[in-house]
Amino acid sequence: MQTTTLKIQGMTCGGCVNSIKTVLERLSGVDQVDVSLENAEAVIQYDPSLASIDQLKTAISDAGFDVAD
Ligand SMILES: [Cu+2]
Repeated sequence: MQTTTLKIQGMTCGGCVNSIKTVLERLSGVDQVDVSLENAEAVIQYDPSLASIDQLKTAISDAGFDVAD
């Protein structure tokens, strides 16, 4: 299991937080997701043999948010 922190732009409320949590938790290989509106970031625990960083980023941008590098 690996943990990564992604900086996310465009979150404005708890609804945004929930959307991001939902799309990430739907991915196979994602174990735990903590999204912070205050810090504008998501801390994601995932299995790198099942999910890639790119998949995580794509899921977030498909939900309408920007991931900062
Ligand atoms: Cu919102």
